[in-house]
Amino acid sequence: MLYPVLTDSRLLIDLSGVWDFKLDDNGEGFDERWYDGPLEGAMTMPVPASYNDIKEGVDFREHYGWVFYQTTFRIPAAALKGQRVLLRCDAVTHHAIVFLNGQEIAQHRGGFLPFETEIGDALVKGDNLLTIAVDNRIDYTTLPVGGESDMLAGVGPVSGGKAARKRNHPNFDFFNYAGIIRPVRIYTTPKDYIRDIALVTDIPGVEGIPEGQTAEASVSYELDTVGSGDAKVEVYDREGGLVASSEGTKGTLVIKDAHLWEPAKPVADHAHNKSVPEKAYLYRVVARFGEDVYELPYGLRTVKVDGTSFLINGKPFYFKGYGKHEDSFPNGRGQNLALWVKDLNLMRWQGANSFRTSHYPYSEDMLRLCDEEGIVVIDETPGVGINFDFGGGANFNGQRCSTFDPEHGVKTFEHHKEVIRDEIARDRNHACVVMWSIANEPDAHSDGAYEYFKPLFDLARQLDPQKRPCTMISVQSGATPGPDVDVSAKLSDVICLNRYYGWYSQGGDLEAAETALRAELDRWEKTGKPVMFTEYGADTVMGLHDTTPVMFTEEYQVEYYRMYSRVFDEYAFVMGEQVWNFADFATSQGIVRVQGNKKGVFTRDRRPKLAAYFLRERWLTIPNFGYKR
Ligand code: BDP
Repeated sequence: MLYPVLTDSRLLIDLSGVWDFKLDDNGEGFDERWYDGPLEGAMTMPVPASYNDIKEGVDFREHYGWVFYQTTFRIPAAALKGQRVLLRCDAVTHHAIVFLNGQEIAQHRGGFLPFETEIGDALVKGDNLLTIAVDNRIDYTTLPVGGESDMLAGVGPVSGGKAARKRNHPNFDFFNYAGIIRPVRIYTTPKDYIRDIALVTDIPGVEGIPEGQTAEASVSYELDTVGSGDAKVEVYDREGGLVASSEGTKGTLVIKDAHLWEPAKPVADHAHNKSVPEKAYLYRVVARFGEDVYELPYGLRTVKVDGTSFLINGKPFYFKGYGKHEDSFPNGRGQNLALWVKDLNLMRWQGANSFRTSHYPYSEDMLRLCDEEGIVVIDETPGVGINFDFGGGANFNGQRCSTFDPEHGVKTFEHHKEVIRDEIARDRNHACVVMWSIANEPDAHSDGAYEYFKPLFDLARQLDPQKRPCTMISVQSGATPGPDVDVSAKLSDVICLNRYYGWYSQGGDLEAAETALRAELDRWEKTGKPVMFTEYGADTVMGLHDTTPVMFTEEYQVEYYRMYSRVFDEYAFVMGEQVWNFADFATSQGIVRVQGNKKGVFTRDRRPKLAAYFLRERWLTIPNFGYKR
């Protein structure tokens, strides 16, 4: 699905702003047809944002079920003449039903991917009344997965006694923020239009081209068009010069002396503001079809796994960076451009070059920003919580039950296919996206895991025109986690490990943790696959210090990362480190969460803990390419 842009043929109207809002505590909004007229007793609510932290009190934060958002807009009729008019929601968490002037025009399941619908016929002269009903309930059919009881015992809400209110039971460790979290926009296209574009770059002999040098690149393209018209695709460089063009809906564009898209280089001297970090090189691809024009920024790069190396532009890349969240106060998971630009700057200050969109597809605006900044992204689906073993595994009426049990297990398979399809359709042209993560920490050693995941990997591999590597993020489970029990060994192109030796196991004993970590790496070595760490971390409350590094102090976090770093450096097949987490973030309440998860290297308001400096010192000396050879 194309990101909506303003072009010579397309209008774009952003409906962001302050909308009307009402909680539907008793589930009467639909029976009483709240969408037929102005919401009675409405309050104000910003769009985009999660609603949970905007108003005070538990009714908001812990709301369960439906809420209604409403706004009105007028549209200049002349601008719409002969045009298709679409309403596009970038993300509504988790389920949406959309009404325009009292008429239902769309429904969507899943909180992190866009949907759109034509609205031309439903528009009226004067005020148009737009109502979006939003449901935040999660269960065995949704991604992320919600449980029927406290599946995350000890991490999730405190168990025992009778709950005072109906509530969600996230089977994942981030707050279940909800609402219209990304922009809602109206855009137009001509009647004959470009529905989609797929671009694939090839750079012959790229492995021999040193960083920073130009090369001949070819881009094969395919336009998906509707209606009739002549098709043409052009490529412009940064200065606006035309460097390649081709006619037809399918073809190849050859760019001589092409500038490649390259990961951001560390910026060492911030102190004197000497080096304003340069942007990565992006071309402007302009597609024309009849009267329609669509434009997108596009970076030229290749990606491939070769032996135990992850090659970007033919050279072995070392991932340095983070698992993150879209999480801030008071936006919740809502769009926060200033913070995202800040986050990438903090990463560049530290010499980080990458992150994973843990645990759901991030905003398209973030991916466009990463394209510009040269930050490498592992793009994750919302496939999180597919793991009934969490919290001791008692989740089905207090009984143990296998995650993939046909009767009582998760019912997410079809929806999982849907999110893979939609995410790849949305993100496939981004240079920053170098790998797909099919799921985070699923129960990969359980019966049925291979049967569940094999078709999903096949689907992703088939759908991605750029054939990026695919992975699933492996959870530390059982006494001897490793390739013999974990289906990632068979399915993933890169083994991605989330490991907590020294925290959830061997807590406070980094010596024992190191022994266990090394033992596990020795087991993975025999797979011959590249291995990277996508999570490792220790909760750290800023301001807690001790001369002996004990758990929760800033010193312990530093020693924890020092130990892991030492080990990684000794294993040639470890080709990346993404620590958990970039910043402290909100979670459900529970006895192991101190106003949220404190594994951030930065606090929630982006103040550095000691470990931020430790990692900066380390990462500024690790090059993007060729670290392990
Ligand atoms: C991992 C999860 C992540 C959690 C983290 C933790 O992937 O979402 O936040 O552990 O416990 O299991 O901090």
